[in-house]
Amino acid sequence: MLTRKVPKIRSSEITSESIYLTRRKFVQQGVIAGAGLSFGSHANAGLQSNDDITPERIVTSYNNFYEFGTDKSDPAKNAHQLTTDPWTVNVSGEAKKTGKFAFEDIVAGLDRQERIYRFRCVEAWSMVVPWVGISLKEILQQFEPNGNAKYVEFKTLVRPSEMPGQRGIFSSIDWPYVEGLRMDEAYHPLSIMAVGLFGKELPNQNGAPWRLIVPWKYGFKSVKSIVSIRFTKRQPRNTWNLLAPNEYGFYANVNPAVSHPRWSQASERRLPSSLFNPNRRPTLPFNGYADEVASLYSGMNLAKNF
Ligand SMILES: Nc1nc2c(c(=O)[nH]1)N[C@H]1C(S)=C(S)[C@@H](COP(=O)(O)O)O[C@H]1N2
Ligand SMILES: [Mo]
Repeated sequence: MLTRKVPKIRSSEITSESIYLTRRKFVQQGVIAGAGLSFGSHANAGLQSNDDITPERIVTSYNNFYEFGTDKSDPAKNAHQLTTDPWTVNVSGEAKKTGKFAFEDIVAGLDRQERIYRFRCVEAWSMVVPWVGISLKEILQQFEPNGNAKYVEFKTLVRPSEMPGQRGIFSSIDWPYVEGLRMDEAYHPLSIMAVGLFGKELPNQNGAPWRLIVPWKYGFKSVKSIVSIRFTKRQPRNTWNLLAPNEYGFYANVNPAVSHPRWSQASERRLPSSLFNPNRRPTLPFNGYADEVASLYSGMNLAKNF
């Protein structure tokens, strides 16, 4: 339940013991309870018999999180530097309840579910990940968005002191990393905020303490370590579209028929993948979730709205 706004907390006001206890309690109530199988009807939506869960060691060591470096191995190496507790989220824009909220207060009392989803990067690798997630709709409705809220925008933390990829010459992006969804996409039952994976708290390299997961879209939509939620009238900008508008759109629905200039999207490499066992397979429209989500885009030209 969303009960209180928090003033800016200085970390010196909190003893390390209380931080530890808060987070431990969160894990016990949340993720462990989630392991008690409160599966919703969408928990394993669209999974196929050849969708083996990707080994945890790959999910947590082969990452894209440019705030910690551009190599796949950089986030696992560097993300331990990030302090994720306390974590404050700023909510603004077209909603009744706006202001600063403690992450724990936003997610307290909301149902956590294990959701096993395919996850597809625009670079054409893919995984199958058992997320621990919370319905994005339930999270957003707490703020009572008004009739002008047509889109929702999410931003990642900016803290160069703990995020080496945001510093100096290594900084290639105009931080913060920003992404957005149409409200009907955000309210779709498949859309979640992930707070864990493999029944455990979310590792920093995967976007602790919470990150978006929209399984029918390319991975770059799934913004990590979110500190800002803004409800808007107009379509928000998104980081990869700002960097290369001809290559990355706003919608970013997985689509084998629309190629990226450097990566054909016709097929993908399912991890683990090796020279002798490349594990290539055809890309599925909407990443295999067409039955659930195609109706969101009826009448739209998806080659133009890529
Ligand atoms: N803040 C932030 N979020 C991000 C990214 C990033 O660089 N910074 N990379 C995106 C991309 S391109 C992908 S494929 C996924 C990767 O998620 P994973 O490392 O948990 O597999 O995170 C997305 N979210
Ligand atoms: Mo990606």
